[in-house]
Amino acid sequence: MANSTSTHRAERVSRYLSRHLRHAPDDIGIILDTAGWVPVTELLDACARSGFPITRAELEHVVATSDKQRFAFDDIGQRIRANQGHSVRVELGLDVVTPPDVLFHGTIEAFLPAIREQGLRPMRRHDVHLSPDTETARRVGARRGRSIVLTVDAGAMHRDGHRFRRSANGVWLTSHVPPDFLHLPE
Ligand code: HQG
Repeated sequence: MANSTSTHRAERVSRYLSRHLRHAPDDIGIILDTAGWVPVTELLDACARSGFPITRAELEHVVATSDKQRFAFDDIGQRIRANQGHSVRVELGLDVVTPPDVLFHGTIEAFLPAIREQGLRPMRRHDVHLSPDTETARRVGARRGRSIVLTVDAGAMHRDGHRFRRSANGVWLTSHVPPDFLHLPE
């Protein structure tokens, strides 16, 4: 399944799933439970009804190969959810954990004045997303233009009482990064 047609198809499936498992379940008539899960059979039926049929095999392929492990099945493979990135209200049940001393955030120049004033805000997601390494942060920023990587004093934030969680795919989540904990270019 590694030719470019199947890669293209897998990306389309991944984008479709991201949209409906994170942001717009209503559009295809599925209901996520409080932790973001939906039964796989309900999801596949809903996709077919909505004119975007996905086979169970395709779903398994996308979950297994998604470059960022965006989705997960539950232990018995009956339900599926997005690992992070929701705008709909879900409680993922992630433990509060101690972050590393520094984390990184990739953004672009145009957002710097607002970030300098307000710090990092979740915007339309639940949490601010932080990366454990500069290369990942650079890629996140590069989705929008020339990437600028900010360093976050996560250790100092933690000592100050800010809470951090880590998603199943290694993204660090926190509700707000005040400007004092950010290193911005001059
Ligand atoms: C910016 C993708 C103005 C922030 C990625 C970012 C990631 C502010 C944008 C994941 C601001 C929000 C998340 C402020 C932050 N004023 N702009 N005060 N605070 N911003 O997409 O971090 O492909 O919600 O810098 O790879 O870019 O979806 O967050 O540019 O892991 O799986 O507001 O999404 O993963 O954008 O990306 P986003 P993000 P997936």
